[in-house]
Amino acid sequence: MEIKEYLKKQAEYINKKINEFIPSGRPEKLFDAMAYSLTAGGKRIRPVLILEAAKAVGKENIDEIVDIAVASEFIHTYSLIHDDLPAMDDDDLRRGKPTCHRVYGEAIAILAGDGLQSYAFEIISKNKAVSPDKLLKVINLLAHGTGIYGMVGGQAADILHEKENSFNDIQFIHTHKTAKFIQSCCQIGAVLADADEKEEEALKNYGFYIGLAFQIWDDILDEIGDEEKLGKKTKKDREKNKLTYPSIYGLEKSKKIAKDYVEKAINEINILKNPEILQEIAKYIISREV
Ligand code: GRG
Repeated sequence: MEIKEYLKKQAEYINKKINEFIPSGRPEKLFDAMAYSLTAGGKRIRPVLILEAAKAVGKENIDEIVDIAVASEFIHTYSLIHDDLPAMDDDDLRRGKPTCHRVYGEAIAILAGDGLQSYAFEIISKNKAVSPDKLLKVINLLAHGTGIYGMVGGQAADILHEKENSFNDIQFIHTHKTAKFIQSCCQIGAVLADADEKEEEALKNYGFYIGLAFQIWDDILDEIGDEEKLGKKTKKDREKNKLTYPSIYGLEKSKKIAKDYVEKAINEINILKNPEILQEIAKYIISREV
């Protein structure tokens, strides 16, 4: 099976599991907003990476850790809702559909994002199959990769550049906004599969390299991608004064840098029991159209 088809199948599995974890309650509008964004599509690459990293180290029983994979998508969804807000990217469309704040209003969209984030950690805390010390490590990795030393820090740096021109370090932005979350997903998979030190380090490095490649490719798609497929018709990053690889290095050099990161990622995980699917995912990242 081709990797694109395989990823589609895995995303369908994740979608089924996400549906099982969608919370309900009052006020209905808040819960509707969370469900709306959770079910609006997406590649589900972060949960897939958690599961594939675990499989690469030899874990077979994936069902017992899928809730943790689902939780990562709750966090990703929160970040997208907040990223689309008028105070941040001010986008009307996400994945081809009206953004959360466009449908539910800004206040509810902010709260839906907040709710998704805290509920993600609630889901993880309820896992019964993984030992408490391992769950603690998972929580630490996820909070670290998505919080002030990861995604939130990177997003702040990105916004400071866009709105004030006061932050000019693209490597910092890419590393923190995108790579650290992806890295933590790969490391979480390692922890959940009882990886030894070397295996965990390899997956950590793999995650970092594909995370950087992923963001560079995202910048490239923003320049040359099909708006219809990408599901957005708003201003390009370049027009928003965002720091992007193509704006600094040009398209060809950016592609070459992304390719080099992918090669590094592939080599890192040669020591694993089953590295093949992760290696295919690395290659897919710099060939994807969405
Ligand atoms: C608001 C704290 C906060 C963070 C926002 C996710 C994010 C950080 C910003 C979105 C803009 C962007 C280009 C971020 C880089 C990471 C990225 C490429 C996100 C999009 O993730 P995909 O491609 O999206 O996995 P899908 O739709 O497939 O889930």
